[in-house]
Amino acid sequence: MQGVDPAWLPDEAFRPIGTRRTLIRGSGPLVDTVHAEVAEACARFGGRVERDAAAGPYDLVLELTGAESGSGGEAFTFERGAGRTTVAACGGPGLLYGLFHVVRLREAAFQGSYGPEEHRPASALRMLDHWDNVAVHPVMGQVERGYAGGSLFWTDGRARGELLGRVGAYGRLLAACGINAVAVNNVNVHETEAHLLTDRIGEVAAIADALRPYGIRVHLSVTFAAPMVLGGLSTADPLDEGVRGWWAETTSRVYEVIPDFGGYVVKADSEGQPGPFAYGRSHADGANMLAAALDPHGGTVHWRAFVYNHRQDWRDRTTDRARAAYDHFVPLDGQFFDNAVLQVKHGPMDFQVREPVSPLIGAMPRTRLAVEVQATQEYTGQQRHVCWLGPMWSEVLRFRPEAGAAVGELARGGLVAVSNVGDDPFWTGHPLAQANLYTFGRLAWQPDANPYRFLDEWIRLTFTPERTEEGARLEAGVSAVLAGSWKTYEKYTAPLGVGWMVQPGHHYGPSVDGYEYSPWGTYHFADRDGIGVDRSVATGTGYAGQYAPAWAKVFESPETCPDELLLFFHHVSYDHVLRSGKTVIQHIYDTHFEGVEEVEKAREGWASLAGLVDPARHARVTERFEEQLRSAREWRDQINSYFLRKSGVADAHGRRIY
Ligand code: GCV
Repeated sequence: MQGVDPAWLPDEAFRPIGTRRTLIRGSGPLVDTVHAEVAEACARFGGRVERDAAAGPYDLVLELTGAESGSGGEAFTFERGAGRTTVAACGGPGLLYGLFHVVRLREAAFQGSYGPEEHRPASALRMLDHWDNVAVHPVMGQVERGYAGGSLFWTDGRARGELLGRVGAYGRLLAACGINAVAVNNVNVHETEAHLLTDRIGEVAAIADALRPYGIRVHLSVTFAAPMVLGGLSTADPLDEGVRGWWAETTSRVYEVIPDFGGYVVKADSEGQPGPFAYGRSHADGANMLAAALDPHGGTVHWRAFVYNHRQDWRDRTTDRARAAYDHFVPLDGQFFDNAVLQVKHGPMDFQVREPVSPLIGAMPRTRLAVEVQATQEYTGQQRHVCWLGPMWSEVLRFRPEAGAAVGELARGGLVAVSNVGDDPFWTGHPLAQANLYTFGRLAWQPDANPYRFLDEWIRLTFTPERTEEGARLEAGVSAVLAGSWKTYEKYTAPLGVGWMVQPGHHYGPSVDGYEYSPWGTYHFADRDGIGVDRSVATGTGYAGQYAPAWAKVFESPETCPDELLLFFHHVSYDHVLRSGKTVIQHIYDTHFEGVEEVEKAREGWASLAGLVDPARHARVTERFEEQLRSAREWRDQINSYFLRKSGVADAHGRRIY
């Protein structure tokens, strides 16, 4: 698409396929997509593709086989022998994922011998939630927490109409990293957006049409108050027969226009959104009402667990926002219908740069959970800073709440990321933020994989470096900029898991006390002696006790708590000695100086790649690095000065603090 970055699907990535002879066997819409992809590559590079031909020498065979695999047709086998590469799948999606597997392998797909290897996604649902508004919101704009321009789906108060071609291109990118579902509007459902469910469902259907060729199903965020707002009823009580009937009928009409509609996403009783509490009903009552309406059509409700009191009194140290999701939902375990998925943020607070894994995950064995991460960089530099989140997500997904399954396996209801995409020509504002989207998709397919492998894949696909010294320099250079960027960001922002020292509202840039005396439940409690939140059972809020015994024990004591989470779990003095051997205050100073130095180094590294990277992309990242460095220095100076002034403890190395 003209003027739009091809991201991880540049033409060049298809050269190995496009120069060869391919046979495609089978029929169906996604097989047509596979055929179109290969045909286009052949037209460009001179190869040949045939459909359902009997024999002949082929380098690549992509075939639909009859056998059902029980994975929604998404699995495929990959094999190479006797000079031929074969992808076999029992469903169109599997064939498409197999094709993209071949694209990822590049020339290697046609060399040596492989397999047969079985590839199947760990989770059946790999979704992006767009916090997109149809009408520009006076405070949150077109995309809430969006840092990549306007919405891909909505503009001027409507679905994009003829511009939906870009949505098709988006679907293609998503399929190429394994994502199969998209929620098209903000979980904060405002008045205009509420109507997408009823009189404006045609616009959602148009988006679904654009994404369907790539196997992507559409979901819709709905307001719990819809029966009142849209249906004219006097109540939205989930146990009221009239309300239940309204949802059943409305949902049937949705499926008339979108037969493969995925289901609803609901934020209820959270940050001002309506919910079942108003009627004295539980969240299981609310979710199950929608699940019942969706069930006859095979749909699912994703019910968010992000429920907490955002009108807290900061003077009251007994209320702990971190406890909220567990306290609300664990008593409901076993009460949710099978097609009601509880969607849990990966940490107990809200996508900070460092949080422990939510104790809810693992504590509800009789409930299908989906785990939600945030690709949009609300608290991690807003796509002005490089911050590759692969290692953070991987830590979460590999965390074992108890002996047994890891989070990636416990997320039986799927893996979800809040999208970082907009109508920006580079899709994600910061071109390197594409790596987050790509890595999320790949991790959602294989949560126990090494995320650095996906980073390498993304770099090779996106930059298509040649097998030369310069190509190797390009690959290594981009990797050096991204690989450690999350830890760098952590260093110059929030130390030791404390979080929230951001500017209130928009959340960009430092403000140590910005949220300290606010109703949001987001405090660090720094005084002249120490800092941190006591969440121990013995003397604090008891949050540490929400974990299974082994972890509860680790988190309970400052002696055993991992350094990076110390201030999340404990209030300690500035001279408390970390497991690293440093005092807390010296750690704060050191990491903030180091963080800025690492940004300086990354910026230079990027500058040295000029000439190897497409000029427009290079320029955009260069411009972002200027801002990242300015901002990192501001973080360093504000945080260090604040804690020097609070503690009165000098930096052991005598560096400049204000
Ligand atoms: C969509 C945070 C964000 C909100 C967001 C909310 C949520 O509080 O700041 O913008 O609302 O999370 O996940 O619902």
